[in-house]
Amino acid sequence: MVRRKLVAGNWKMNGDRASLAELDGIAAAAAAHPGVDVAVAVPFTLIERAAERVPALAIGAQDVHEADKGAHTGCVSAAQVKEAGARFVIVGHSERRGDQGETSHDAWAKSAAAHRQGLDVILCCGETEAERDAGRAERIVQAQVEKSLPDDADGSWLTLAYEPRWAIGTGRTPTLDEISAIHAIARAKMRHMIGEKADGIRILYGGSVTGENAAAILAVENVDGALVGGASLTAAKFVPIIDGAA
Ligand code: G2H
Repeated sequence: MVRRKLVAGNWKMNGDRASLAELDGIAAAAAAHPGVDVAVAVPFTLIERAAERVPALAIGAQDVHEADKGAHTGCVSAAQVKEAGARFVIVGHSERRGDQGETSHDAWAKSAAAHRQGLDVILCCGETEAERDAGRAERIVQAQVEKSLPDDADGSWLTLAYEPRWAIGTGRTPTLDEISAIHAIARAKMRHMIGEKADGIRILYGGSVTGENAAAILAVENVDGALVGGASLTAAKFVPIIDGAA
C-alpha cells in the first residue's frame, strides 16, 4: 500500500511569537511538495497564532488530557486545542513518559480523547537504551503498541511514531536495518490487532533526524515519514528534511 509521507515537527518547550516567522519558510516548502504532508506541533501558547499565520500548514499540540473537561488544574483538553486551531496532537512522547510518568494506557486514553474531538493523533512508542542493550527493544515496542493503539484506529486519523529514547536529541540514530526491523514489527503488531486497517497507518521514525540523514531514513521500507524535534525549530534545518521526503 502506498502511504503519503508525513514530516512532522515537534517544537517541544521551545519557541516564542518571534519564532513563528520560521513557519513561513516551512509552509512554503510544504506548498512546493504537495505529495508530502507537513505538520508542526508547537507549544500550547503558540497554537492559535501559528494556525492563523500559516492556515495551509497542519498545526498541532504536544499533549492533551484524556478527559473532555473538568477539574484538572494545569491541563488542556482536546477540545481546547482544537478550538485554538490544532489539527493533531502528539501523545505518548517519550519525554512525557519519562518526565511525567505517562504510560501506554495514558497514551491510549489521550488518543481516544483526541479522536473524539476530530483531531489526528501521532502516537509515540520506543525503547530506552537499557531495554535495547538487554535485547528487549522489539518486545517493548510490541507491548507499547498493544496497550496504546485504539481498537478503532486507522490511517485516516492515527499515525504511529517509533522514537528510540536513546536517539532523542542525542545525535545518535539506530542503523537503517534496526529502524526497518522495528517498523516491520510495529506494523505486524498493528495488523494482528486491527487487521488490514493497519496497512493504512503511517509509521514515522523520530530521534535525531536531520537534513543530512533524512533521505536515507525516509527511504527505508515501512518508514512513512519523520517526527523531528531540534531540526524542526528553524526553516533552514527543517526544509531539507521536507525535501528529503519528496
Ligand atoms: C524525538 C525528536 C522529536 P529530536 O523526540 O520528537 O526529537 O529530533 O530532537 O531527537
